[in-house]
Amino acid sequence: MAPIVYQDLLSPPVQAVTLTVRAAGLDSKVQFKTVSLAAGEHLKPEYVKKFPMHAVPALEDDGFYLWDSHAICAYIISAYAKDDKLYPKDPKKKALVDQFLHFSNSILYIRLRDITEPLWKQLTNTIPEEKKERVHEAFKSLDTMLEGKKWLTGDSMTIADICVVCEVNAAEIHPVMAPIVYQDLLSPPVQAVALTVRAAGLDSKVQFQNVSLAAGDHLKPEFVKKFPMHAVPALEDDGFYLWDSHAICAYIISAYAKDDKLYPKDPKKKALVDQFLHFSNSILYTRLRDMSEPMWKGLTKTVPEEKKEKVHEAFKSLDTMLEGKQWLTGDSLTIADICVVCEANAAQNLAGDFSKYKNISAWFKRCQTTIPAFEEIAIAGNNQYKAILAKLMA
Ligand SMILES: N[C@@H](CCC(=O)N[C@@H](CS)C(=O)NCC(=O)O)C(=O)O
Repeated sequence: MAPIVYQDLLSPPVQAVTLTVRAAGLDSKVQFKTVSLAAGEHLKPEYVKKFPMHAVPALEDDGFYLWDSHAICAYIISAYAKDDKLYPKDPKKKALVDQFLHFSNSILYIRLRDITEPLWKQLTNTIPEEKKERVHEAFKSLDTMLEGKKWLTGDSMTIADICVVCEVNAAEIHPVMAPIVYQDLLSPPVQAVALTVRAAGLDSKVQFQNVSLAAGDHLKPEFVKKFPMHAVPALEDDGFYLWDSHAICAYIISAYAKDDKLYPKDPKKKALVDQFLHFSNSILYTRLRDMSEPMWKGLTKTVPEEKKEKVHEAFKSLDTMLEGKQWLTGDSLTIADICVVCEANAAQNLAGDFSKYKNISAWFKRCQTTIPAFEEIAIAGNNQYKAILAKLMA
């Protein structure tokens, strides 16, 4: 019987055994049998009976059983390889290899498992910084050990390099950057994005970075290079850039939310939300900007009556659209409500309030009590906006 290696190639120690077999030219002498970890095959009673550690790799060689990759690599070379290059017999050389096999196992493998096991068990979906640091401490020691050397234990490759490199490769943590929202909370579209993130329970998944409009941060070349519209909110997600709040809210829900409640996938429901996102942008936002931009530019301190009237025309339409409805597009809150409520709230600052529109007033209260962090984000943000407007109008 040829020796059998039980394997699942996603496992770094399995990779080490497979590479060892190949490096020793023993492919034709060793059989590989797959034991799927994801399918739980390593937990089946017939497997656990042979290998109580219920892990891969494991080796069976004519009634002889091994269940540690480092021992398996050493055994394969000692028992089957044509020479001892990969695992020298000389006591000093062998001791150096053994030392690195222990480093691979007790340091690298254990620190990696400390990260992966809670993830496999779905106890968490994040990696604590201190666990990453422990891996980097080991990398630092390894880097020092490699100073002036081609291979870990001398001039030629051994199973020490094979085992260690598989663990290092697996432990190398490729940081997945959280999406970044550039923000200045006084901006109504920024408030909408911040409320969307909060309503979707994505606070821990999205980073916010301040871009002060008053300080002109949005006009800095590095910001304009990424976002030529030089406006907030703006989103950066691993090289992907968006610069319109409505598109950002829709993207955040589609890409990250646990369900589609806030931005439904159903074509008709989605179309209704989209319609209100356009209303928010092309009607409310532009009419608000039409009032505020000349002030920001220091061209005026007052708002012409006809501009206020245009806002009230939009309020009137909105009030009619809300007749008999709890939310803009149906029975539940969506990003349509979130975007529209932020623009409508801000438009009051310059056009006069919407208290006379009973449907808007009732819906606004509903938003206030239903949308998480509404006070903290929309009301506090709008207070900042009002303070700036007061200065501009003084
Ligand atoms: N339609 C865009 C408007 C974004 C926008 O114009 N934001 C304003 C603040 S409310 C801004 O950053 N203005 C700076 C500029 O245009 O230079 C959206 O909804 O995101």
